Amino acid sequence: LQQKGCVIWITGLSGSGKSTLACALCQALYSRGKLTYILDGDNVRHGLNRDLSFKAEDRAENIRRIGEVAKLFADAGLICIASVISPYRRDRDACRTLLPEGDFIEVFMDVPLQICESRDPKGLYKLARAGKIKGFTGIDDPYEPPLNCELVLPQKGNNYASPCEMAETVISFLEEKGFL
Ligand code: GGZ
Repeated sequence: LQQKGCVIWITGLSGSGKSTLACALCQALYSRGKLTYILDGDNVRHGLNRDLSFKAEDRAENIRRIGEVAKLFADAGLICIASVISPYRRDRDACRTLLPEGDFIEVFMDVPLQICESRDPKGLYKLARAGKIKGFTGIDDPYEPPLNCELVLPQKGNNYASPCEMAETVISFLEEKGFL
């Protein structure tokens, strides 16, 4: 096996396209013969992290565990893709410090709340606005955008980049850094 592992950490609001990008990226890497694994917040919260709520200290623990597991996958030589809101800068930075310099690639899904809310794929924003979900990120809970991340997506032209185009942007970055 000739593969150097790394962690691609996708952060952003609910509905910003994190899981969609993770999926497109996984497919693009698969077609290049690369082993990947996706740790998606929503999925991991049904298993490993089912004991955790959405209050700040539980979000921190959610991110800590996902960071540690991602590190294990990267150690094993996989490209591990974590797609989690991870709203707090300090929690993301703590995950970064688990890995060797350069092996943690933070990707910010820079999509305005208004657009995420208009997508509302699971109707969660509607419930949050109605007060039926308390502490929803972007509505009545904070999101701290990265100050110094490796990539900001979707790059805005007249239109948002498609998931495939965004995946190719990440792939180019990985090539540039010698992971592919
Ligand atoms: C944010 C919530 C909440 C609250 C449920 N705040 O878009 P989704 O629906 O499918 O994915 C979101 C998921 C967030 O889990 P994460 O593990 O990524 O969050 S964090 O990193 O902040 O720990 C969302 C759903 O769970 N969801 N309640 N209150 N998102």
